[in-house]
Amino acid sequence: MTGNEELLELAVAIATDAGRLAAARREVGVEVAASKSSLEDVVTFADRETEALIRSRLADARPDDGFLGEESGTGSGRSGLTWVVDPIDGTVNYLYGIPHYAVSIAVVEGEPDPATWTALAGVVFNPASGELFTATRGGGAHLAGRRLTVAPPVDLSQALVGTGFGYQAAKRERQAAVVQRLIGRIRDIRRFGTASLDLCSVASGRLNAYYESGLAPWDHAAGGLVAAEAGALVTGGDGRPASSDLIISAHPEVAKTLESVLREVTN
Ligand code: LIP
Repeated sequence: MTGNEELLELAVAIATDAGRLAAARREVGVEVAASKSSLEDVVTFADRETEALIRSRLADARPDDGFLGEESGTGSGRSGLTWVVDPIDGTVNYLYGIPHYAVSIAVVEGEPDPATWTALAGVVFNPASGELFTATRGGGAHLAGRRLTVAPPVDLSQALVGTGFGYQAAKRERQAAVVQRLIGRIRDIRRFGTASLDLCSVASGRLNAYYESGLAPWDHAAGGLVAAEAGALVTGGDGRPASSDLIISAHPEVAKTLESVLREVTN
């Protein structure tokens, strides 16, 4: 087993237990603990409890590694590796009982910054569907033992495109204006509500493309590796890495076309 496969094995074991905890809390009812950047941007007690489980398991297993989590922030390490964690990606889906949310755990080399990090292993686990997407750098992306490959290229007019909206009303209005100008140039839009699973949908051919602006590193760390290892381009546009400004993911040919059309319809 390679070093990355060992890291993945640990991530899968922890993500599975964390997913079970989140699902169990979902069964008994979810309570909002607080709101963050806006009233719509909520954190539930389950988000915090799930992240606490993940963080303590990682600290026990790999005390020298760093940590970056959506709910509990950063912890520095000595090993040069950092775990980037979203305990419940798709929190609003989770709050409403929509069975489309995921535990997302990735381990990266270098600073926990998408502009410079090298993702080594990642897992995206949807406890409601039981689907567990995994990837290691150079080792491919898998779902239930099946190797994933991105959908073959299509003309943009035939592309099913996923996207998302932010937690600030003004931002959502700008994003909606982009969708209004884009929707006549593609097959249709899908707003599933969970960035990590959107990227896994590109990896598994369920979407031809995905783009979003305003994501945090933990929203795309693991899903981005799954998509890339399935053959998708994961980019921030203009050859830059994915960032909070923009992430686009699709077969390289489709990604290039979508990138130029987005540049046209975004002002
Ligand atoms: C969510 C993302 C989603 C985006 C939401 C939010 P969270 O992450 O998965 O794609 O549209 O605005 O960022 O807050 O559920 O971890």
